[in-house]
Amino acid sequence: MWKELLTNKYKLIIFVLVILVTVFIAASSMAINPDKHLDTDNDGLTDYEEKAVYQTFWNDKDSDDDGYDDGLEVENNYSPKQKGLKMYQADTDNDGLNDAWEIKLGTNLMVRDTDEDGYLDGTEVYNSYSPTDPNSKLIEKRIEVNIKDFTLKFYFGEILLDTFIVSNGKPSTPTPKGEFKIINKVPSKTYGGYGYSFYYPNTKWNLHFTTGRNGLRYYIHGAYWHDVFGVKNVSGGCVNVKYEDMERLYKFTNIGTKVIIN
Ligand SMILES: [Ca+2]
Ligand SMILES: [Ca+2]
Ligand SMILES: [Ca+2]
Ligand SMILES: [Ca+2]
Repeated sequence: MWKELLTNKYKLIIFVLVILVTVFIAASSMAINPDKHLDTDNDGLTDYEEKAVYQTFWNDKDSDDDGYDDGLEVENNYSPKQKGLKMYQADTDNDGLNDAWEIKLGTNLMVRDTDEDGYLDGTEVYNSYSPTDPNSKLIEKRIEVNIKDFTLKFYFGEILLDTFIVSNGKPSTPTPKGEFKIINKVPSKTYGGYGYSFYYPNTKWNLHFTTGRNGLRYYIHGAYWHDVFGVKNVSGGCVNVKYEDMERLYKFTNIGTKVIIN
């Protein structure tokens, strides 16, 4: 009888252990591989996207309490984590790299040094190193301007970080086509003035990419005096970019960054 009780006791212990281990394995596999299609709070982002990409609450549809659901914010390029900020304006972990680009690059927008190599994500991208690979070689940055489409694309290796609408040289003063390299970064500059029919002082964020035979310098720069980006070419040959876009393009472009204009 004692023997039987003892055997039953062991059976019970083994049974409980098996249950515990099963529950543990199931729970941890759910944590590692949450259902990619499950959207518990029904806000348009899956639980996986909320936990692994946007770092929002998977059980609260409005993570930043601004009245807009997480999914709606992401759809419209607003940060679901930071009230009133667009994705590219938010730098949740304050590592110098905006949330929009963190997602494009596959870094964690809550972790300042994603690949744990001692350098912040933003510092690595500025210096042309991969923020996700501690042993990476230099990565080529590239600015591509398509005059016909009025677009400027900014690449980090093969990753397209941003597409901006621009305005280029008008027909009488076209933007030079070809392959160039950034020669100089000029934080502030005056265009026009004495002898010109226009005067645009304190123009921010100027990237000098070539000099014409007449000595004229051509820049990619912010423009605050018009709003015809994407629809009309009005410049004297420079590539005009919206102020809200030019700031981050300027910040992450280096002397030597390749420029292709076609
Ligand atoms: Ca959700
Ligand atoms: Ca919200
Ligand atoms: Ca960041
Ligand atoms: Ca790093």
